[in-house]
Amino acid sequence: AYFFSEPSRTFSEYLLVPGYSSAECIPANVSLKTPVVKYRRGEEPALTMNVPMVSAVMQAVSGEQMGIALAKEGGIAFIYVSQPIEQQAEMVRKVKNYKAGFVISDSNLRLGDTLADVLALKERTGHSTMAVTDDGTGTGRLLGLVTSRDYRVSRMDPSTPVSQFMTPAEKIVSAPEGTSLKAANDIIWDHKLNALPIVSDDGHLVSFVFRKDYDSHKGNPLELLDSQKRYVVGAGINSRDYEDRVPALVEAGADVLVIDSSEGYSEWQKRTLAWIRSRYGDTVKVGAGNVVDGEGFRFLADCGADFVKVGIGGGSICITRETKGIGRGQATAVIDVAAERDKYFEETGVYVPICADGGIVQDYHITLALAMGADFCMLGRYFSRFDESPTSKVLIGGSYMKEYWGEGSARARNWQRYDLGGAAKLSFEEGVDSYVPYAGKLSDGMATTLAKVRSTMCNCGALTIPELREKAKLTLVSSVSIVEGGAHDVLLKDTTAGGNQR
Ligand code: MZP
Repeated sequence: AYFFSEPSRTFSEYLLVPGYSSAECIPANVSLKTPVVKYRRGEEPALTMNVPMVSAVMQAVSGEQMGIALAKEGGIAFIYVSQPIEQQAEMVRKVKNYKAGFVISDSNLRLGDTLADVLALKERTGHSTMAVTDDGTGTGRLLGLVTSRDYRVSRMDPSTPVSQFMTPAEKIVSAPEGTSLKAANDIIWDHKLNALPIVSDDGHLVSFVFRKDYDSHKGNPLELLDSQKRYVVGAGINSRDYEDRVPALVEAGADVLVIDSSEGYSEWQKRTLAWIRSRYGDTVKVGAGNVVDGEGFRFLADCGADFVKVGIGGGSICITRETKGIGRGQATAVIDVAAERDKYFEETGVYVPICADGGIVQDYHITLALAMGADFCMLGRYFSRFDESPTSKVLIGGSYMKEYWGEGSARARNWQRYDLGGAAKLSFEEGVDSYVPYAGKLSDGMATTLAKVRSTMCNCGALTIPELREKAKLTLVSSVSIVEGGAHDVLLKDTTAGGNQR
């Protein structure tokens, strides 16, 4: 047997030691842009993300709502594979057909609606400007706009009809389909608008451009509005039914696939990747995994994986280490695989991104994973807590919880994930069924998480992920200093303040 000389460690055993922060090193200047798929030295990757976070290929995490919500934030959801092919393809289609950044059909008001409806819609969508169309859908004729300036919440009866305070359509500044983002921006600023309606030739409301959409594009004037921006979405596949599943997902518009498996250093993944390459060449992007050492990485990179997922047994719902005794501390796995990824790049000129999958418990674990060499992180528990995960919100002991279960649990029965070529069944459980504390809207949660990541990067003097990797100084911490890191030797007034709020 081979014995690794060092114990394998996990994220909580490490901390970052700050480096010099210059005056430019402010969170607003941090770019979290990261490659998703492999590229050759000197070339640009075919797919990048603006934030280094993807959602797990899990029933309890990644459905179409997660796909839309996470893409809006600049990440990618991987729609779960443990469902019938057509159902999964339909979820992909729904994300691809969603009108990015725009008011969609169920986000409009009808003339008969009341102030109470306006407030409910505002609460649901977060929009301060809402359309009133003749049929209440995005394709209906635009009759007017309701902006938060139009009504005085405190002085109005909630049953007031919207017609009493909306701005009629003829007074609304709008732009035709095909308007460039640059032109839209000029109109928005000239007229001091928060939202610019885009109207088709026959007078139908097509979409909105919000000032914040424009801001988030950082003024790229080339982005066009009718070539409607489509969200990026991923989807899981397995090494059993790929000959049927891959074509369906590609046809549905999936931008990137990943082989969903608890253990990826196998002939099954080699065969799956070979089939995809023989049928599609490099046009279909597909990640593989999971592995926990350099050897596994190199195998999958040589087999043609576009990215490699790292992590066995570290997932919050995972009992693989207990049931089978396989796995490796997630920090050590990431460090080892990242070193091999860099070596592979030196040797071949091909950079194969790696994804740290599972075991992210604290927000700072993301920053640690990036500092250790991960290009992005896959999270299950984290995303399952938000409104946009497909699971039920339940009240337990006075607190709201969301359900979260593993793909290897008796509930999901995703036997293909654990398949070693035997019978088509889950022989024993490798995951649990659980609750996680409900955490509200994904966009709010991610804003906080990413603010922390950016802030830590500034403390390390880094404005980009590669710079963080280069400059990061990591230290192991003793079990005693871990205790020192939390609130200690004080009596907390509010017990929730020091608790696990993630
Ligand atoms: P976490 O973010 O909840 O800690 O971990 C999510 C990851 O756990 C998933 O991306 C997947 O790799 C892994 N997973 C999913 N189901 C199981 C299981 O049932 C599992 N054992 O380990």
